[in-house]
Amino acid sequence: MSQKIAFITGITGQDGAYLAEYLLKKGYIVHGLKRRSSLFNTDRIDHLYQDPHVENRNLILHYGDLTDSMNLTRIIQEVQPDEIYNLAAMSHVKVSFDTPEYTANADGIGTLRILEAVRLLGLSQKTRIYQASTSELYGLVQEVPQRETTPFYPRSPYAVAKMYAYWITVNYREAYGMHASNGILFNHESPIRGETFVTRKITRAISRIALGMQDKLYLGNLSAKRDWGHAKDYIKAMYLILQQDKPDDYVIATGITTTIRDFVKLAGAEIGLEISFTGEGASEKGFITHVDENLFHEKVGSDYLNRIAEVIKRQASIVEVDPAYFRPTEVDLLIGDPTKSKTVLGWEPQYDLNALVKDMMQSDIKLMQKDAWLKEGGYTVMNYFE
Ligand code: NDP
Ligand code: GDR
Repeated sequence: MSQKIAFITGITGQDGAYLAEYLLKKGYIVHGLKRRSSLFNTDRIDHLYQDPHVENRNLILHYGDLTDSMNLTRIIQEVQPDEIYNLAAMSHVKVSFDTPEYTANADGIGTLRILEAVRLLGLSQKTRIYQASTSELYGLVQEVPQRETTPFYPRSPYAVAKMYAYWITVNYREAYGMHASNGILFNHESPIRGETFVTRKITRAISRIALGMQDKLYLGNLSAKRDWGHAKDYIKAMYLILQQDKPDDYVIATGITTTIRDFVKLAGAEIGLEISFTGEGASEKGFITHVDENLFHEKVGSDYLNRIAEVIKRQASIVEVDPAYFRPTEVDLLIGDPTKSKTVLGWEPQYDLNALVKDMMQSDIKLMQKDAWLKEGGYTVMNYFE
């Protein structure tokens, strides 16, 4: 049997990187779309890179952009993919309030460009399309838990753009009989999650605080609740969706929801730090109230214990609220019902929230130890807390 060909937009992002690795292991030839950037932007897939001078490569990258339909059409024509995973997007909800027009263009019309390219190239019956839809579509709570039939009420330019993408995917499926499906994925995280999403911001900051490289973590709304899973589990659902005989739309979630505040506590607990919160709203603060010295020694090392003891003694807050991170309209509660994906796709996640936090903290402690070491050697390390 000939090798299957996949085209992944957003291959340099969190999900694209895990999906590319997964499909390569399955024997696919993987083509990916990457944006031109003044710096290398392929960190997440560098371990998969193949020298372009070597014959029979199975990972091939193409320059392009979701806002450029000629570029997308040419690549799809050249590649003739069996499967397209449209993962590219301006994916930051807060930033979408700053760049609403661009977000609509890339996240909304970008999806149309892919669908229309497939149609115009006569690939409607060959190429299966996965659209990266999102729990942000549910926005203002209409039903709990949220399932495939729950009405949408988007609350950001990002979510509104993704709502267009969702429906245009459904429309092309119905109008042209295309195998086009939406995965409505709830938040999923990992050690390679973008640093400005809240989970990674927390695991990086708690690691830096433990190593004496940072004093405080500033966050926005601590009471928002999210249904968090591991990206490694969620990319498997994307693959399963495209292996079904019939195209359809699926919620991918864990069914458990947690506040941002509790995620901070879990991240601390992972390395032996008890973090407690007092106060309300913008005045709420988080403190280290206890350290489990054995656990801290095992996970971080004893060198930094004195400093933690001193932070506890001084009763210095390590978490504070900065209203600059509040969103003009917030999504307060997300909790998904994955019944359909479990019964129809046979999808079963391997990671629960504790395993996710453990994976992220282990990785960030290691990374920050490397940074601490570089800093001691006089090198500049990333020091950016957006
Ligand atoms: P990331 O932000 O990590 O990755 C986004 C990818 O899209 C990057 O490769 C980025 O390139 C690329 N990209 C951005 N804009 C463009 C553009 N105009 N043209 C081409 N490529 C572009 O996102 P995730 O991996 O976390 O998410 C993947 C998809 O799933 C996104 O569409 C996101 O909206 C959606 N989603 C994510 C969820 C999550 O919890 N992670 C949940 C539900 C949906 P570059 O590296 O150059 O920036
Ligand atoms: P989200 O993820 O908006 O759900 O979108 P994010 O991690 O950015 O926010 C989750 C919740 O945390 C609150 N929050 C903060 N968020 C950030 N980024 N930074 C902070 O300092 C902070 N403090 C509190 C937010 O207000 C929010 O309630 C992600 C993206 O991956 C989307 O692309 C995807 O579609 C959805 O998940 C499902």
